[in-house]
Amino acid sequence: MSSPTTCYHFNSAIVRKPSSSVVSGLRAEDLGDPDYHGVKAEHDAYIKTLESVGMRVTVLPALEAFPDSIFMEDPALVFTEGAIILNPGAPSRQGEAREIAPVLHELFEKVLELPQGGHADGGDILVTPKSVMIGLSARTDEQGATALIECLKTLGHRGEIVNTPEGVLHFKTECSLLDEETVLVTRRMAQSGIFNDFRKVILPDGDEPAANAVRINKSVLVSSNYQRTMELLDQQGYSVVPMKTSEIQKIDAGLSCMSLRWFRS
Ligand code: CIR
Repeated sequence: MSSPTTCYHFNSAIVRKPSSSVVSGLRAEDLGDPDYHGVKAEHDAYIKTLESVGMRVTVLPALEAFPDSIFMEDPALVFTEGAIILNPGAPSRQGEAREIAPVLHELFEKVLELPQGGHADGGDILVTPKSVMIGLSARTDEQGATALIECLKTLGHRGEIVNTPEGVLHFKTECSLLDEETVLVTRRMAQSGIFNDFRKVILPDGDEPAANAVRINKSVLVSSNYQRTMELLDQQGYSVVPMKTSEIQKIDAGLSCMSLRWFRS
C-alpha cells in the first residue's frame, strides 16, 4: 500500500532544463511549435513554484538529443523506498532512461530497472493510497505493466493495471490525485468505472486539458488556462496555484510530467 505521505507529501524533486530542441517535441495534435524562450520561462516558473511549496529541487542539464526530456516523469518512478528506471514507449524517448540513471543512483539507495522488452511511461502511473494504478496506453504495454508490478512489490507497493481511454496520450492526461480519497477527472474518466472507489471532482466540459494537475503538500498546481477548473477546486477547499502552460501545452505537457517527486526521509 502507498501511504498518503507517498502520494502527495513531498520534499524533493528532480527536473530537467528544456533544450532548444524542445521545439520539435512529440505532439498528438499540431498546434504549432512552442517557442523555446516561452517554454524556458514556464519551466523556470515551475521550478520556483516547486521550491515555494516546500521542495528541494535537483535541476539536471538540458539534453539536446532528447527534445522531450523536459518531461522527467516519463522515464522513471520514484518513492521514498527507492526508484524504478522505466522504459518509455516512444522510440525517440527510450534513451532518456539511460540518461536519468546516474542521478537516481546518487539520490536513492535502491534503484530498480524495468526489464527490457516491455514499455511503461511514468505519465501512465497514478500513485494513490489504494494502489499504484498503471494505465495501458500507446506508451505502456501489458509486458511493461506486469514487470512494473513486480518492481513495485520489491519496494512494498501494490500495482494495479487499468485501461487508458482510447486516443488519450497517458492515463494521467485525464486524471490526478487531489487527496487520499479524491481524484480530479474528465467526465469520460469518471464514467469509465476506474475510479468507483474514489470521490470524484469532474472537470467542466471544455476544461479537459486541466486534468493533469498536481497535488504537492497543501497546494494543487493547475494550468491557468482553465479558470472554471481553478474556481471549482477553490470552492472545494483546495489551495490552487495557477501555472502558465501556454507554450509547453503545444507538446502535450501537463503539470505532473515535468518533475519526479518524492519524500526523502
Ligand atoms: C510526449 O509525447 O512524450 C511529450 N511530448 C509529452 C509527454 C508528457 N508527459 C506526461 O504527461 N507524463
